[in-house]
Amino acid sequence: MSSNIKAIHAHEILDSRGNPTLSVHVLLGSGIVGSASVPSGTSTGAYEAIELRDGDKKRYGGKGVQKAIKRVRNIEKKIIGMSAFRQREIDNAMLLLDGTRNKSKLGANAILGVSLACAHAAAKQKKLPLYAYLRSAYSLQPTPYRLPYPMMNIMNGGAHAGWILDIQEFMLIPRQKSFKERVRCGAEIFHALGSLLKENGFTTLVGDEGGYAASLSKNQDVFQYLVKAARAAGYKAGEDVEFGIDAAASEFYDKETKTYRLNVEGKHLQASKLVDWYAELAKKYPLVSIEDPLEENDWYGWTEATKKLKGVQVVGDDLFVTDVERLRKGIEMKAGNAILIKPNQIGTLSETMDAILLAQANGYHVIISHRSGETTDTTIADLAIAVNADYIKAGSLSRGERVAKYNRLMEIEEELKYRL
Ligand code: 2PG
Ligand code: MG
Repeated sequence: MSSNIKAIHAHEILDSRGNPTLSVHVLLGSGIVGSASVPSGTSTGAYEAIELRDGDKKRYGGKGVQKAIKRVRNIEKKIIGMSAFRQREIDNAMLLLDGTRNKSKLGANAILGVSLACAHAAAKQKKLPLYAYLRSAYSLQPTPYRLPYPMMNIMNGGAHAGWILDIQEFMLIPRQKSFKERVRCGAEIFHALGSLLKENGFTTLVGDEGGYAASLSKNQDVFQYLVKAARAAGYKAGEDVEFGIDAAASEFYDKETKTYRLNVEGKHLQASKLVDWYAELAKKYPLVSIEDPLEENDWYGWTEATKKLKGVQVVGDDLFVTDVERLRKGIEMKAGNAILIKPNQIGTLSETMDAILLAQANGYHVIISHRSGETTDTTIADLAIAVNADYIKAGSLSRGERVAKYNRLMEIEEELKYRL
């Protein structure tokens, strides 16, 4: 049949940090080709599916993905001849072939590349944009499409910017009606922030996700800058634009002393004190979303934090790792009230969809997210539209691999408006 998979090919490309990753092409009987490339994180959660890398120090410092490419050949043997329309069956066949809990045999990077490329091929075969195809492939509700609010990381810290700040991401959440106005708001504040930093003698170089990497003397100083930058650009913080952070707290948690090390502040805090600090910030500034406020094993701490940070969106990234099992536990324990969705944390599109649907059924907000190592692949933008995600987190308003996602969403907005 024309929709049947005829061949799969994978090759190495570079991600936004200059590290190898996979680009996968799926050829159908019809001659149609679907392709996708795979992102890669730095502040990875301990419970994420395994990303297979060669470990051969002589090539790319051990980061080559030749082994994963070989695994794609094994996958090809298993799923060749299957209809690309059978996304769940394809994903299940790969899970069976892998047979491990964390996808260590095939590698989540090999599996995800194939999973996404199949969806792209199937969408093309049906002559549908990817977001519309995903709705039909997973029998999602045909509710009107809704554009997500972007969470734009315009100040980078933590592992993404040489630890100049303890908090990994400071994000703008523009609240305008249309997506293109949200992008405009984000970009104008980004540039205003750049001017302010320059005036105050700071560098305007950017970190991994395209946000500024300026070493302010305190984490909370960033909020003052954000408020000022918003004003300078003609927006009111708290009305036109709100703020979010990703603390990525597993990264600065010290297991020995069971404290969180805010080195920029010179503070070592226990979980409850750290949560008090967040609560103070949320009182002082329009900080409405906090991701990974605590480390990934402290379930009880998360429950407490979610209670204490009333009215704040508490987002589980390293805590949930896009895994239905971990999310189910979080729902039971009332740990967090939102989930960050990263397809490569779990490995297949179908499992990603399951996590999204479980979250939505339980009133958890859904944030579709990029990784700090990205490519120009825009699958996550279409995924956000398909599921009517509340938010998309795709980095700053600079660097091609970040703006590619926002640009794709502006394109979809036009497409939906004018039925192009
Ligand atoms: C995060 C992500 C993306 P990384 O922690 O949310 O911003 O970073 O991809 O390095 O895990
Ligand atoms: Mg995170």
